[in-house]
Amino acid sequence: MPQTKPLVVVTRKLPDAIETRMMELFNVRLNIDDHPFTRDELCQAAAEADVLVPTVTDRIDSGVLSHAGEKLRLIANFGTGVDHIDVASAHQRGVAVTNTPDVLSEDTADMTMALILAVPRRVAEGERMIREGTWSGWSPTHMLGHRIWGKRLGIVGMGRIGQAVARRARGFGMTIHYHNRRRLHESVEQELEATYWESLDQMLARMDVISVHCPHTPATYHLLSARRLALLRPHAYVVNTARGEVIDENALVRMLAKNQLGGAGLDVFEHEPAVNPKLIAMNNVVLLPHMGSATLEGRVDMGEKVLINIKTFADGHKPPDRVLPNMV
Ligand code: 8YV
Repeated sequence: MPQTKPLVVVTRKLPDAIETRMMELFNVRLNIDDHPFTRDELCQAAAEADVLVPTVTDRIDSGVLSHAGEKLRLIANFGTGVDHIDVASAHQRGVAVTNTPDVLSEDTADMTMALILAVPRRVAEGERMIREGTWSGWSPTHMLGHRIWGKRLGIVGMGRIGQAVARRARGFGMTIHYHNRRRLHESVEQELEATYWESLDQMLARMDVISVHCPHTPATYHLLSARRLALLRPHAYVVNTARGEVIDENALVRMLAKNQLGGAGLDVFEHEPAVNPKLIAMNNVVLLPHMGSATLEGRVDMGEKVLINIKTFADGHKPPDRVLPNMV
């Protein structure tokens, strides 16, 4: 790091309070109009910056990193997921990577719960009916959905967000089941009254709702493959607020179209911002534009984490939220 203030290039518009503090601390290049960076702009940023602050919309692959100048020392990601960054390649070049864990877990869990409720209870469909002016009045059999209370929730990936979802879902009377690379400590399992399934396949075959909370890594790409989706019960609902790539989206769409599933609540997609038009035409799905962590409070907290990571690194210390190649 230079003795003078490091040049920090931020690829997207961040909350005002964060940009102001960043300008006080560092030599900053902001993205005032918030346009998504082109590949050329990313390459140029990598060539010029000491610190790059990207988001999920920037693909920092080995090609972009090959443009990194002598100066680039840190990629301080604004976000928890780092699947858009080639972390191994960055490390080979001596570029450290940090992220912003913890601060968005509760917001993402809230949005997950909103989807777990919205799909079986047909919330979005009912709202559309009112706006379209097609509601002709109450009837005993109108807009019947399905009860949440007493249903089995299967959580795929029981990290911070998965556990935050489990706590909420308990309050809604769901029983908690989970599959994770590692089994949780007994005390956490007891607190959440969570049942561990070593076999993902066996869990999938027995749940009413499946909610995805694992990161997207080479090991979890299409974890919910066509074969695994076919194990789900025909009334099951699939909720995803993690990453689109964890589910084989085409297989999911095929099953939804054939009514082989109860429905889906999706906040993330395999080819964002593109959304499969077949999904848009379906009534038994609720679709959100990757807004699981989109609260003002959360974005400010994320920004503060970015600031702390850069400042500690610039001061010659290990930043608190380092991401190492063996973690992805
Ligand atoms: C963020 C997310 O909005 O942090 C993450 O991994 O998926 C989102 O909640 C986004 O990544 C910010 O870059």
